[in-house]
Order: sequence, then C-alpha cells, then structure tokens
Amino acid sequence: MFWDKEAETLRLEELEKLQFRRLKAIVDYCFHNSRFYRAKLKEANLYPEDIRSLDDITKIPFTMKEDLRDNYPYGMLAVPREEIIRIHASSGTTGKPTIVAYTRRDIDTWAELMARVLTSTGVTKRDTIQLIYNYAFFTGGLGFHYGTERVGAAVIPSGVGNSEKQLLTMRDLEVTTFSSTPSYALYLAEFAREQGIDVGEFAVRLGIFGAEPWSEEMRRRIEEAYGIEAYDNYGLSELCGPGVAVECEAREGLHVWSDHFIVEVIDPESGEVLGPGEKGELVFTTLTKEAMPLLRYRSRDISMLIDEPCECGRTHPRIARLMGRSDDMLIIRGVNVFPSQVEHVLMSFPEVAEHYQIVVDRQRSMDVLQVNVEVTEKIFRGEPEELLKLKNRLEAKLKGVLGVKAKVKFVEPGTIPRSCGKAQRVVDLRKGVK
Ligand code: DLL
Repeated sequence: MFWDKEAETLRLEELEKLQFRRLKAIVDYCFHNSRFYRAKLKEANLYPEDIRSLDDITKIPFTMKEDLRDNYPYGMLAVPREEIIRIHASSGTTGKPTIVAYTRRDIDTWAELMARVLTSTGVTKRDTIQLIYNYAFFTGGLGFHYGTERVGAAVIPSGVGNSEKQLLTMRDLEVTTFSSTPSYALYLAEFAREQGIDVGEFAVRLGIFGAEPWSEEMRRRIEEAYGIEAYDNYGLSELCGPGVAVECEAREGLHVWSDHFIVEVIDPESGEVLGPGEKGELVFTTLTKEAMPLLRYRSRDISMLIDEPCECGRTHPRIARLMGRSDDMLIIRGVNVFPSQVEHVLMSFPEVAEHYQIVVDRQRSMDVLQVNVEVTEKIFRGEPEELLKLKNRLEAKLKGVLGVKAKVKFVEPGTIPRSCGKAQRVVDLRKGVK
C-alpha cells in the first residue's frame, strides 16, 4: 500500500536525477541563505557550481551535532524569523537539547512523509490511532499527529503517562493502531497483565514503534502480548522528527524517503564513505528543508545500507534496523560493546523479562560490566539452583557474543525504572572517574 505511489516507486535513475537536481539546489540555497553554511562551504573552498554529479556530495564537509549546539538557538536558520511557524527541541539523548525550526512548507512536507510512514505500515482512514508520545517539544507527538490527520484516520492525542487511562482509551475507543516507544509498549502490556487485563483481546491490530533502539526479540514479545503486527520507524529531530525511514510490509529494513533525504554510511573514525552491507554511521543531507537545511549531517546512528530491490516495489534505499549510536557504544577493556547486543542476548532467553539495565563501573582501574536483569516472577521465586544455572547460561552467552565478561545480576520484577518515553538502558558510572 502506498500513500504516494509515484514518488515511492520512482525508477531508480529518475530518483537519482531528482536527488541530483535537489542537491544542487539545496547547496546553492544554503550558500545564499545560511550564514553558517556560507562560511563552512567557503572554508572548504566549495561553491554551488562545484556540485556536478551526485557523487560530488562527498566534497561537502560534514555537519555535526556540535554545530547545532554552537549556533543555538537560531544560528542555523536559512530563513528570516517570520517564516518560522513551529519550533521543536530534540529530547537530548546525550547532552543539552538542540532546537529545530520549521516553515509552513517544512510542516507540510513532514505531514506528507508521515502519511507515507503510516500507509507503509498498513494504516488507512478506517483506523483509530492512539498516539502515546510526549507532545511537548518532542517531535514524536505532533509528527505522528499531523501524518495521521493527513491519512484521514482518527487520531487520539493520548500523550504520555497514566497507564490506566491509556488502557481504558485503547479498549473503550476500540483503538486499532497505536504508536509509542517499544519499551513503553512492553511496559503497558505488563501493567495490563498486573491489572488482570488481557490486551490481546483489544481491537488493536497494528503498532508503530521507534525513537529508541529495539531488537527483533522485543518485536516478537510486543506482537505476542497484543496480538498485533509491529513496525519499526526511524527519525531524528534535526531532519524533521519521525518520518525519515520506515519498514514496509516486507519488514526487512527501513526505506529512507530519499527524494527528501540523501543517506550515506561512513566509517565514524575516518569519515570514509562505506558501501552497502558495511556497518557505519548514517549521514543525511536534507534536500527540501527550508528553515534549517542540513548538509551531510552526522547522526551518530549506526546501521548499513541494503542494496537489494524490495519486494514491496518501493525504490527508496533501505537501511538495516538501527544498531545503536556511536556515542552509546561502550568501550569495555578496549572491546566495543553495543547495548543492542546485550538486549539481543537477554531477549533470546524466555525466562528473562523485558526490563534490564547495563551498569558500567571502574574497579581498581578495570572496567566492569554488569547487567541488571528482571526475570519473570515465577523464576525469581523459584529454586536458587535454577537461578544460578540461568545466570551461568546468560553470562556464558554474553561473553560469547560481546567478547568480554559481563556479570549478570537478577533483580526483583518491577524494580528497574520504567519510562513513558525513551528507556535509559545504560548507566555509566565511569564518567568523571579516572
Ligand atoms: O526520536 C524522532 C522519532 C519519534 C522517531 C518517534 C520515531 C518515532 P529525537 O528525539 O531527536 O527524535 O531522537 C533521535 O533516536 O538519532 C536515534 O538514535 C534514536 N531513534 C529514533 N528512531 C529509532 C529507531 C526522535 N527506530 C534519535 N531505532 C535517533 C533506533 C532510533 N533508534
């Protein structure tokens, strides 16, 4: 199912021609309208007329998150202030938040891209969608809201918090689709279970999740709990918010809307551009943004390009499910460890509940990695020998996958902090410790 079949299935040559035309135009636009980019391009001795092919994108210097911070709040704008009709802020996964601004046309494009996202997952105007996102500053709430209205489905701006009310809403209003962070979706199912409510009996058939990393195993658990199909979607405030990439019915990677964003994958260390199948940092160039265009923006998100045509018919390139962020990567005794690897191992054990936290500390100049894990009530109250066996199996598997020892600590069910938004999976106590 397509929202805009022509744009989504454009022949690859046509798509690349369009990208090239738009790339030239946006570089020219940045040069003439953004003080920041004019200086940056001049410094790199690059002028709009130097963009003679799509490959020339690699001549453009990267834009970093720090550039947005250094130019806080309005230094990255490429339009006069009166053209701005909306301002959001990133939720600040790391460091202080950054401001993003939109013109009327930016908001309109965003709603279009969100309509594509929703349609790609199977939403139609017959659906009733509950949006369990923070509507304040965060782009998840209003981004999904506008897209849903454009599709013509009924939107319930549920917001976050009050799980009891979320469940009542879902049940009484016969919600067919909901969207939240995957960790909250799991928490809500658990909360329902505790209240004796079976969410599997609700009318909900579809869930759209994103805004934080989640594994295939987590997907399976969400699907089982609600009896739904769960789709992944990806985005970041700096580009618009949600609406950058989404899975289609094939659910083998996320299509990036490449008539609006050029995606590249680079080696985060050297900056060298990598080919399909090579894991690295996603870099985006916005092709149509007016208020705050970004050229080769380093997202710090780790994924890779998938170079095969997709059975759904969309020609827009796919990225693999996100593997984490380069700044989430933990270096434990010299070994690179991604929280997503830990989650993958944990979720492959049915005895383990969905909630965990990774704690890193330094003891006598040695990094130590501990994983606090909730197990199911039955296991927790069961035989100590069984718990010990489970701990040994978990530790052995973690060692095998991570290449470094991790200590597993079982904690009482319900004790790891839950979040209505993005889950905090890592606590690094080494920061500031020498
Ligand atoms: O999280 C936008 C969004 C809202 C996306 C709702 C999807 C759904 P930020 O708060 O700026 O924007 O955070 C962006 O979140 O750079 C990734 O690190 C992470 N992220 C977003 N989607 C995914 C995903 C929104 N599907 C940052 N898988 C990004 C993994 C994701 N990580």
